[in-house]
Amino acid sequence: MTNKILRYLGIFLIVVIFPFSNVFSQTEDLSKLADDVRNETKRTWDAYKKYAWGHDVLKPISGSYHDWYKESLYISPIDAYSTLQVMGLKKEAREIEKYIIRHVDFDKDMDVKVFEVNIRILGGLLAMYEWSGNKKVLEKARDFADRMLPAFNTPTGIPAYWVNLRTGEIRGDTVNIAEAGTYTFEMGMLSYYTGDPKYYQAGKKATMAIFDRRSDLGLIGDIIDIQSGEWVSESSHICAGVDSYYEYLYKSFLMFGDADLYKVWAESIGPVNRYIAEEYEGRLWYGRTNMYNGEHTSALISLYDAFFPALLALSGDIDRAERLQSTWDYVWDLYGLEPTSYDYKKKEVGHPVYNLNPEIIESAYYLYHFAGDKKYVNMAAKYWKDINTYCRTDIAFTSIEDVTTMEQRDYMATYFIAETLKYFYLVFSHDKGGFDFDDHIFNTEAHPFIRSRIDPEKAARNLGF
Ligand code: DMJ
Repeated sequence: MTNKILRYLGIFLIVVIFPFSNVFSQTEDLSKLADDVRNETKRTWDAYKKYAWGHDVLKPISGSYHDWYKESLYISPIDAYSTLQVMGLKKEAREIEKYIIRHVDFDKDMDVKVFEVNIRILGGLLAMYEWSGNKKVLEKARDFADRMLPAFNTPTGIPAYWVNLRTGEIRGDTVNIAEAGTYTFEMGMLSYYTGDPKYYQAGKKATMAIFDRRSDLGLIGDIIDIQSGEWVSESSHICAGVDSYYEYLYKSFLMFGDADLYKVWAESIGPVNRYIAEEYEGRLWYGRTNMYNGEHTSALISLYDAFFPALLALSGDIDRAERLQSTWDYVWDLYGLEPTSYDYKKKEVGHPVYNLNPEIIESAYYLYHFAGDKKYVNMAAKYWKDINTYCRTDIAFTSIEDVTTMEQRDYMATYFIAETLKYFYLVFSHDKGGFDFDDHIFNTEAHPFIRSRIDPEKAARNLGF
């Protein structure tokens, strides 16, 4: 009898207590975790400088670099700047600022992806201006945005996929909805700073062009023709390819107070929750639905979708946010990192790569702030531990080719410093204060902007609404 009890006690300790003990002991000292993240960020930044300085991306196994296009656009340093500032790595941040002013020229005969450079380069430069107040940085941001703007000269106002930074020529007749409608925030900040509404107006026109093409159910598709405005795909979801369209409806409204954007958000989020969300095996999921008949068509989700608990929490829907974060935490635990895509009905990995993405950590941070429950900082501690176990290299951190084998690939995306490390630092240092969550809005690349600096009347005037 005694043996039996001892055996059960042993099983209980192994199954229930031990897996958490590490995490609990870590969270007892959050500031140690924050220091650890800061030290790892410094190590990663130093590695970028040593092996890839002046280039877009660090390759953290071979100790080399990669450029997105035929010439570098300095994406890693521009993207990293605001994280270095948030962590108090001032010297490193100033070095980037000086380099950008002295050496960076965007007059390049090169086609660039409008969406990607908007959130990383324009967003990063605007954040650099927020921190530094350096007018030369603002001029760089303005110059860059002026080179992007020809992309919006289409019959629908929806930007083309590619724009040439020198000639303004555009290419690509279809875009997904994230690529079509993730501009109001950066363009709004630029209009606010410069007093020229043309930037915000271009971003807003693209957003409204999408909303105006919603179905009778209030849903949108996920790919659109920029010339005709016809839907190329009727698949409605909040997954990769649409995600930040919804994010910017709400965040840009919060930042600037444009009631038109609030109306779009308010009329969109209801249909999303009604037709896209579903309970499956006791969990909340957001899969894919046909925009016209509201029928669920697929249960394939992507790890990018883990941004949605953060957005739900920010918009006040804590209940759904918590349930969805618990779903994502479950997906994380299936492998110890998330696969890029996963089918929750087939219970199958779609695409097995993990590219050091931030979204689940971002949502843990928001929920720790809004719900105040320690379990969210514990989740973040677990994610940090897993990323250190599988992704840390002698040089920095790297992506994973396949989360079922944990085989590494030689690539560190620019958002790893911009977003992933920043959200880890912010969640672990949350209780210490120092960064006022409620006074900041992050763009979709985690560049933070101060809300209280925005004067509502000036916003309406400068953005033209
Ligand atoms: C980032 O570049 C941005 O957050 C974007 O909106 C989608 N996700 C990637 C990182 O996963």
